Amino acid sequence: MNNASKSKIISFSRTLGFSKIGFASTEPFIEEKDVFRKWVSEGRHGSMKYLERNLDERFDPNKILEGCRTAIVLAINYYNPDNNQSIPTNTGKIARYAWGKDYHKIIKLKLISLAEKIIELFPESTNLTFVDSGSLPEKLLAQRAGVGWQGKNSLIITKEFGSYVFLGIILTTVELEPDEPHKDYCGDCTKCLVGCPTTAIIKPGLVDATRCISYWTIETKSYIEIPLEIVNNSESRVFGCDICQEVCPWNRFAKPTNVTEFQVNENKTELTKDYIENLTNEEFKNIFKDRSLKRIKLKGLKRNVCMISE
Ligand code: B12
Ligand code: SF4
Ligand code: SF4
Repeated sequence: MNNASKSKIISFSRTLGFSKIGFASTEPFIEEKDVFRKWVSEGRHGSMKYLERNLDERFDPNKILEGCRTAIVLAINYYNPDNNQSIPTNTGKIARYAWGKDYHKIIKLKLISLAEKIIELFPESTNLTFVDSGSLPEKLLAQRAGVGWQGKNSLIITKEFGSYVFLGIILTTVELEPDEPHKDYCGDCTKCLVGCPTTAIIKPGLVDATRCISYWTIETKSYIEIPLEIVNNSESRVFGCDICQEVCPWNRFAKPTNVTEFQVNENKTELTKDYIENLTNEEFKNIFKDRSLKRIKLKGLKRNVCMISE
């Protein structure tokens, strides 16, 4: 195995700002594919139709990159110290992952730099990069690579940074020694199951997207009305939801990110109903131009105003 090269990849990932890195084998996930298939067949993915496609590929990395030997899993801390709690209840809350710049582009560039490093070390290798892509089970790979464990809230939790980490993957044809899968440290805790205001966590580790505030505020088209049951329990979340992470004891270990693009001094925008209703397209584009929220457009944000309590 290429231990010296593995160390070089690890060190280089640190210089790029990644918080954790792990290496996993690329065998297919058999049982998990069945769980996923059932989840989709029950309609728990709602309108995220892309999740219905390419099931065989998603759970077998070799069907995505023929001859791939290793999945390199990267986690990057995006945590900013809290101030959501002090936001008045009549002000919309944005999930932490969207406070900084849109992570898709930022992480993609870092993954490409790391892939270039791998090519430098292994000129014959083929490498593919993924971030939040529908094509790989990123959390399953993260657990297998020892980066963290999949908590009952279904998210990857790291011992060092908690769950406020994004995941990125490089599939490579290079064989690198795999790490041990991560142990589960949820124990008897049920804080996220109890804390989810819309009972979206249907069993430990499995979320019904159609009951999840994050799904309704980010993934659904702006002309679709959000069900009253979700609206009434939304706790003023207008874009995404962090409740099942806020209640998680492991997030006591969250540390401020040192990735410049994810750093914010304060969550300054006071998203009151009035403010959002009077926002013009130009102002919206200006405020959210390089942030994930721009994805739902002004129309989506205006639709989500219903989530803000009086
Ligand atoms: C679809 C999706 C969503 C959907 C569905 C969420 C979900 N939990 O499934 C919605 C829109 C609701 C969503 C919300 C959020 N998301 Co999202 N999402 C994804 C995406 C694209 C796919 C996840 C997926 O396949 N879900 C389908 C379900 C069925 O899969 P699953 O949770 O992985 O479940 C598997 C295991 O639980 C296992 N399993 C469960 N029970 C059992 C039992 C047995 C016996 C076995 C064997 C297996 C098993 O099998 C299941 C199927 O494979 C991933 C990126 C990726 N490609 O992985 C990001 C991702 C999971 N999301 C992310 C984030 C940040 C969020 C939010 C925190 C954003 C926010 N603040 O609003 C919320 C969190 C909500 C939550 N508690 O999950 C991050 C999570 C990072 C982390 N630390 O884990 C990811 C990894 C993106 C990234 N690259 O960083 N998301
Ligand atoms: S993100 Fe919010 S709504 Fe979705 S499972 Fe977590 S607490 Fe429940
Ligand atoms: S709140 Fe408790 S059960 Fe839920 S993910 Fe965190 S440790 Fe696990």
